[in-house]
Amino acid sequence: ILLSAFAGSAALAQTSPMTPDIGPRLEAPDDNADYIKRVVMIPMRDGVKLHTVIVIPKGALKAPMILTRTPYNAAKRAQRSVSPSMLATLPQGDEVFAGEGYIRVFQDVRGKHGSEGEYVMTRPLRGPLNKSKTDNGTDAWDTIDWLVKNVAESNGKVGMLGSSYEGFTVLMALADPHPALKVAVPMSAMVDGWRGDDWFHNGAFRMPTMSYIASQTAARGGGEQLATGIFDEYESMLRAGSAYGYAKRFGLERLNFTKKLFEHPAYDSFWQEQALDRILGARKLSVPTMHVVGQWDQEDIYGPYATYAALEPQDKDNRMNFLVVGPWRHSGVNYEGSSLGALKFNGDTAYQFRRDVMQPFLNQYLKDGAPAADTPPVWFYQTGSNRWQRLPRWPLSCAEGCPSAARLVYLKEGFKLGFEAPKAGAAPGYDEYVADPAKPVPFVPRPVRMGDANVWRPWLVSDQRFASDRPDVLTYVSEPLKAPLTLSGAPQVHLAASTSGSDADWVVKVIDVYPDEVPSQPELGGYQLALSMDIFRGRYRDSLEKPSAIPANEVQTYRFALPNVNHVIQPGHRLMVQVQSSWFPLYDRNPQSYVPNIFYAKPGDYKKATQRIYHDSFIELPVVSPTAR
Ligand code: PG9
Repeated sequence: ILLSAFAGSAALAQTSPMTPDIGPRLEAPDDNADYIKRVVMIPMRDGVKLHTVIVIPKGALKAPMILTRTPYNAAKRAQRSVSPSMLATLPQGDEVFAGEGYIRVFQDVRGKHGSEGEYVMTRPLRGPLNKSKTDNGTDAWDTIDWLVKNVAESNGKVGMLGSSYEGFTVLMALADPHPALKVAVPMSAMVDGWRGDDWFHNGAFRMPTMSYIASQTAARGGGEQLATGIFDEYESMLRAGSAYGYAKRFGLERLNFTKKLFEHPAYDSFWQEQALDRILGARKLSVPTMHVVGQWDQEDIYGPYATYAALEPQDKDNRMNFLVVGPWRHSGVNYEGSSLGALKFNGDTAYQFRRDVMQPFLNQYLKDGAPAADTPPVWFYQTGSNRWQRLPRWPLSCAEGCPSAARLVYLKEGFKLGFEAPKAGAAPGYDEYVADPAKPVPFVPRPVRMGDANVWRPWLVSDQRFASDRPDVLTYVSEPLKAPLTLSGAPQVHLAASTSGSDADWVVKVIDVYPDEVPSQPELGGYQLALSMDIFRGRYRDSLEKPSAIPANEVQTYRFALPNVNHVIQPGHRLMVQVQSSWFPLYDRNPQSYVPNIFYAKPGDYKKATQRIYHDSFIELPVVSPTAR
């Protein structure tokens, strides 16, 4: 007994103090890591400091830097997993840089996460919309200036890349670029929030914007998820009435950015003056830029093409302005790209791009002594034939000035589609449907879960059969094709339509209908693959800026562009066009009676309307002639 008492007290004498078990922050020894992580606060010209994470491969010397400016938490973006390996630490899309000697930099934008200052959602450039002394252009400039002066391991050359909001910050840096910014790769960039990116499409408001605003602006860090208490968002958004009704239910109408949106339902100077394609198109492009987007980008399908097109006139000899389009969802370029929904592609197309096109392009401008990359002006994955194409330009087919001339396909009697024009002189017939805002057409089958990645990410390629049989959806279809039909460009809608109401939305879808049986992939038998579809708010038919009521029961022409497509419809497949008047709850409902601001529509404003689509309506299809070069 005595002996064991003695042994016990000796053990006690060696024990650490009882408290505290949580001491100073643990800095793990980084001896095993193949990189060094430096976290710095970089001062901007107005004294505000931005939180920046710099990941440097050990032993780096004269290494180029790649910068991403993000509202999505730089610390997290720089840490896919906790690992001593730089490859595992950086995001999946960056794997091609790890082991290639690049220094990778992530920075929180002003006012988010670790950065000081005030946050402004997609802060516009200094000017009428931003009276402060800073914007995302100056912050990028000051950051690059600091990096080249303070990161001793660097060669003084910086590239910027990023997707979506991060793509927007890349474009912002191009407005007045720092001389050390040598190359830019904006991916799925948000460019024009009204015309066709995140907030609206052609004036129809995208309801998921609400939860995005809550998650981004309710707090400096990650905001809250909305607790609706209703599983099906079709139901929760229908019950709330207008977008304002929905915002009010969750207190979102008090958030500053919601107020701005609700004050600017039309394409007024607030939207026009922050549209980055307009801004950059009016400035000199001095940094080689590769615009990247997915053909089925469900968030920013408009901006990347618009910016490429706005800058293209400056790039006659194809040295500065490049376009890459893969068969991807929004930001899909940075993940695995061998399939999207039911579609399967020729290998991991996203990795193929990152390895074979993006990396040599970045190397050329960033690595000392790197060879020139063999970058085509346009690299586009053609779906339907399943292959990458090196193209001299984009688009290949349009109404005028393209290698092929677009062809008009008419919405004909008997729900047929055909290239023959209606007989001249004869009054065109019509088809009609009743659009009831109490029973809007869903954009995916119910229950609708927009926060579910499996629903949201591939929805643009989802089978449209669920909609084609509804009595409030008109479906026109061609005979089975005898020869391949190649579409390479943006279809243009020319809808001759009337409504018994005084406002209306028009949703038009161009669809590839698969044969009844597809032996190699049976679930594609009869599949209605949406190639290109969008919505247009009828009040903007004469002016995007100044809406006007639609005269009841009078035929009006609605002209608008659908998203770009590069696809071969194979023999045996059929071409289909669907027309409907709602796409809920992705887009808010049009009350169908004219009110000054649809955000504030009252329950009594929502009215059924009879819509007529006349048979001289047509789609200008970007058909590539088989003989075109
Ligand atoms: N599409 C998202 C976004 C970009 C810009 C503004 C608002 C949202 C994104 O994925 O970042």
